[in-house]
Parts: sequence; C-alpha cells; structure tokens
Amino acid sequence: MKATKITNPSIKSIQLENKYGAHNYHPLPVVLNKGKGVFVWDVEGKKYYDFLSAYSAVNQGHCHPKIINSLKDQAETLTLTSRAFYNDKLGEYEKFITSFFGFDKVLPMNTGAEAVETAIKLCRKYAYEKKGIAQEQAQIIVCENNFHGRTTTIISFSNDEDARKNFGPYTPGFIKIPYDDIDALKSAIKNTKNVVGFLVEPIQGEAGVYVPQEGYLQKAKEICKQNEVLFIADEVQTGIARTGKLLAVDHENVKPDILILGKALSGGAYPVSAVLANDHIMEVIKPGQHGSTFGGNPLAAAVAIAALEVVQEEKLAENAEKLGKVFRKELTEFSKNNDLVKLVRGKGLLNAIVINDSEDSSTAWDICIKLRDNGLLAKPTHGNIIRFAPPLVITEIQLNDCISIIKKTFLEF
Ligand code: IF1
Repeated sequence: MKATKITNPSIKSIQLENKYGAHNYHPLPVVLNKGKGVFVWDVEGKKYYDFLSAYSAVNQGHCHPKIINSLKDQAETLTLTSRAFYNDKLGEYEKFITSFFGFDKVLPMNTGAEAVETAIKLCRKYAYEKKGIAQEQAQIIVCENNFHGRTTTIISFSNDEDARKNFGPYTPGFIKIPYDDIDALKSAIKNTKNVVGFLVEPIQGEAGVYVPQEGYLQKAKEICKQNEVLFIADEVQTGIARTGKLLAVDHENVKPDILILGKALSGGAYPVSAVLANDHIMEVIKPGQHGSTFGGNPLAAAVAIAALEVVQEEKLAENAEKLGKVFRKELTEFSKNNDLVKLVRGKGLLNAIVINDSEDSSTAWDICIKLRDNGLLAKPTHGNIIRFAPPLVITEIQLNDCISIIKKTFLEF
C-alpha cells in the first residue's frame, strides 16, 4: 500500500486548525471527511479502518443508517424545548433506557464529563440528605491514573500533570487510592471519615487499557455495600458493548449504585450522556437543583433510542466478545516472535498493545504513522501504548485484514 501523501487539501485543513483553533490537541496528521461503518476516508480519498472509533463513541459504526435516520426525522420535527416544557420524546427515552439498563430513573446530560459531575453531585447530596453526613465533609474515593473528563472538579482528582497543572485551585473532597487494589479500598474506607462514594472505571482507558484482576469489581462493590458507600461506575468508555458485554461491570455481575454513560449512547451522532440510579438515590435531586439546557432534548432522546436498539439488534456485545478474543490471540501469538510488541491486553474490542520502549519514547506515535500509511488509524496513549478499538460492527474478515495490517506494520518497523 502506498504511503499517505499529505497534499494540498489536507495541508489547508491542518493549517486552518493550527491558525484559528486552540492548540489543545495533537492530532495524527490525517484529515477525514467521510465515514461509513468501520471505515473513514481522508480528503485525498484514501480509505482507512478506524481503530479509535472516536474514543469508543462510534461503537455502532460511522453514520449508522438507523441512527442517522432517527436523527434526521427528529431534527426536522423538534430539536430543543429546554426542560422548561415537556417534550414527547424524553419520557419515551427515559422509559426505554431505564428498562434497558435496569434502573428506576435516568438523569439526562450531554457529555461524559457532565455526567460524571452529575454523579458526584448526586452522591454528595445523597450523603448529606440520606446518610446524615455533616455539611462539607463528604469524601469520594477515586483511583490513581483515572480519566473521568476535563471539568475543574474532575481534573482536581486527576494525577495527569498535563490535565491538572495550573488549573487550580482544586475541588476538595476526593481521596486517591491505587487502582485494582482491594486492600487500599478497604483501608481508605476504614481510615477516612465520611466516605460516601467510590468512583471507578471498570477498565482504565486512558491509563492504557488497564484491566483489573478478575473479581476486583465484585469485591469492591461488596465492600462499598457493607459500608454504605455508593459504587459509581464510569462506563463512558467501557459501556455500550465495547468490552464484550453491554456494560463492563456485567463481566462480574456487579450492579452499580450509580451508572455513568456517554459516548456510544448516541453512536457518535450527537452528544448524549446519562446518569442512572434507583429512586432512593435519584429522589434527592429536586426541581431547580441540577440540569442543562440541552440535557434530555428530543433530538438526543431519538438518537439514543436508535443507538441502543442497534446495539441489541446487531448483537454488538457478542461480536465484540468473540472478535476481541481473536484479536488478542493472534497478536499475543505474534508478540512471541516480535521484540517490538511487549504484550497485548484488553477486553472485548477495547485493547492495547504495549510496545517494548520507554513511556516517553515516540515509538508508539511513529508506529501509528506507519499504520496510517498502511490504511489503519489508531492513536497512542502514552509513548509506548497503542489503543485498538474498532467499531463493534466490524466483521471477522475485516478484523483478520486489520490483524494482517498491524503485523505487517510491526514487521516493517
Ligand atoms: C479527550 C482518554 C478515551 C472517559 C471516561 C469520562 C470521560 C471520558 C472513562 C469524559 C472521556 C475521552 C475524552 C477524550 C479522550 C478520551 C479518552 F484517552 F482520555 F482516555 F476515550 F480513551 N469518563 N474520554 O474516557 O467524557 O466529556 O469527553 O464526553 O479528548 O479528552 P467527555
């Protein structure tokens, strides 16, 4: 396959972003203008397999016809009323999503970070009003190397210097413990007064697709239950079939007290996020105490129903489970005879390859450039880890094609 040529239309787009946009990203040099299923095309017309899926937002594949039709129909009818009035789509969506995930109530928001903020507020309010925690004393336990979004409060408990530095003063009320460490959770709950919640990613995405030991989530949930601490699962990235089950917590039959969803809840067509909980928790939020102009709008509601129906109708969880095993088996096998690939890990179709190089090297980036030239788009996380997360509509034939591209690229390197 010939190398990606950066020609005029691409250069123009890149220059425009450079000149007029804040430099808060460092994109891989490829300019896309079309997507369909597992494929995206650049402005020169070159076709690629998309192995990022917009950070797991397009699990249903790019421009899924059912989701796009739903979006179009609703966009021509009614897009936004605000929550000052009722609309005829929201209730229907709320009934649908709560029965889909098995909760009494949903609180609709737009982005993942907003949903995380919502969960934090809900947890704190529950603690003051139902548990009798003294004012301003509530503590929420979080994990080291977490990624939960970009708001001021969320970055307050990040330990990524880039995400956090010089954005202070920081929001208090969070205790950080090591991830995948049950004893640390136990002692944090025991030694800290007023712990009210445990906020956790079932698999740490940004940390490099770090899968905890089997049983971790179940034990953590049990400890939370014994201590009346709310178990808050951030499934913004791991949810909606990505890891081979509808939710990543389903692998351990864990039911969170508060569930946070985003990204693929809309199949990437529109920002839609949600917080789910049962009545005894959700009822602490009363009129005027939380909300968003766009949260729960009829366009979002129509899109999310379609996006979830696609997950079910096309058995995306089952496909992710099956093809994830193929991916890891093939590349683990390959790694035994390749010095560059240190290990392959993940669950379902959320996987990472760890490269045999230091965290501050540019190897992962350089490999991603080569992958791009060979027709596959992926993004490094840290200098030595590449995330591989294709849309879940990928077929076995396509996946095998991709495995060949990945192997070939590593061999060329
Ligand atoms: C960016 C990572 C992925 C998330 C979890 C909440 C949010 C995210 C578990 C916030 C968002 C994104 C945002 C994106 C990069 C990205 C990411 F590399 F940082 F870790 F997906 F892998 N909880 N994750 O993963 O959701 O407000 O963005 O809708 O560019 O910052 P959001």
